[in-house]
Amino acid sequence: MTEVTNMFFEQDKECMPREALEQLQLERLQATLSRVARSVPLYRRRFAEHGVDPDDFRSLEDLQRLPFTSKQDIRDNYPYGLFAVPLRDVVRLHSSSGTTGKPIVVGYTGNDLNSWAAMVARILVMGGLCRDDVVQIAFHYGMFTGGFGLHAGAERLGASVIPSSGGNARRQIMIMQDYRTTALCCTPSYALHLADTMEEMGVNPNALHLKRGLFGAEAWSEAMREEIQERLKITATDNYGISEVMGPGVAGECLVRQGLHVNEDHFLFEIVHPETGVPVPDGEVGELVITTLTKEAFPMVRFRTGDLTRMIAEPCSCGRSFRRIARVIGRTDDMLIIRGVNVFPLQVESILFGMEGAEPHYQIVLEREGRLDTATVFLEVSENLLFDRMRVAREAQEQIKRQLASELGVSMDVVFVGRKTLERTEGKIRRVVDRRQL
Ligand code: DLL
Repeated sequence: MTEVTNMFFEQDKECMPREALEQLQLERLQATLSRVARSVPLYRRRFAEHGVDPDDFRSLEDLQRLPFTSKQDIRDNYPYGLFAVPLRDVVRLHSSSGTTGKPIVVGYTGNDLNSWAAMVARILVMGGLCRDDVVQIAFHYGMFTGGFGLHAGAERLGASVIPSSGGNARRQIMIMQDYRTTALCCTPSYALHLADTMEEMGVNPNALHLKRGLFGAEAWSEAMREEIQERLKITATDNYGISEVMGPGVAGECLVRQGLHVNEDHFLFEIVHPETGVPVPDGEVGELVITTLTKEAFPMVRFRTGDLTRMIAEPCSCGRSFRRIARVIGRTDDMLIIRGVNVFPLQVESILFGMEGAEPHYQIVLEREGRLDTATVFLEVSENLLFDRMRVAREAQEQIKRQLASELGVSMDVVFVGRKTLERTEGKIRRVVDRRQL
């Protein structure tokens, strides 16, 4: 068993010199490519069409010669067409939480589950957890990878794991109090819902044992992090994952909290221009493309995640050599085009949460009036602000509208609503309601 220190789960790997790491990546890439060419018809066909010989891979740059794999490719091969091992070697199946079309089925061998747990354990340690922690997993257990993924990682770490799963906020808080939970894993929006429920129940977060929170599975802003930290009295870190390449455990923040370290011994990350597919320079925002290096059951070559982020090339002061990505700002399909201006909900969120009296709950509703798109932001605000309709509230609304126009170039209506008016979810939050198609 790896010795667990305060800072690293697998220091020998996480701090590998870059050269050795890149050599390892190349070897693993070569092995992955020959395996998929042998066992997955789609890859065999695509490689032949592109004149790619997997045995002739000399450098990581050669990756760019390979075709991309899309969500549609996975759907077209539903359910098992992209598996690289026979079903009898698959010991677990999950499904992605896709919102449109057929769900996506992903599979894991025993080795896949083993490395998944180790990768999640690393990310928990990066976020400051250790084996003494009592970890409450308030992600859903089920077809979603969040619950089982974090659970296995926390167990691998040797922490005491509470599989509370999603939902029933009051029960979650009772568990937190009675079991002396020290670390919470869930979506950031659910963390805030728990904070609201605590308030309702008259539970003082200072009286709990909670110290850390690892949040992910949806986009969240720095302003939201501050809100969560302040209300739950914890240190919050971000972690990123996606079912198609594994689930949680793909990348996570260390306590420096300036980007998420990628588990680079298991994944190759590229950032490409969302339209041209050409790699963009480090530091530039583009679409994240992931190639798995060790997955046995469901390997992915150049999978287009649809997520937008940028690569941070500078080394991190924590000592890890794994490179970092910046917080994921959203998916290419989350981008709103309002009267010709492109904007992400997260950019709107950063402005809203900066206002005094704003509650951290909002929803953007898109409608069509004639040929014109309109966007309205519904923002929950404190009772004081809500009932001060006459002057302060109107001024605050105007102020936000001005900021949205000057900082993002969008024109949106702003409507204040009372606390707990907007929908709450146990899993991923829905920030945008698009009524234009109806
Ligand atoms: O959400 C896996 C996960 C579970 C990650 C628990 C972290 C914690 P999917 O359901 O396949 O898997 O959804 C993947 O969620 O493409 C992103 O758009 C979004 N996402 C995941 N983590 C983050 C994050 C899991 N930290 C999709 N920040 C991805 C922003 C995130 N977006």
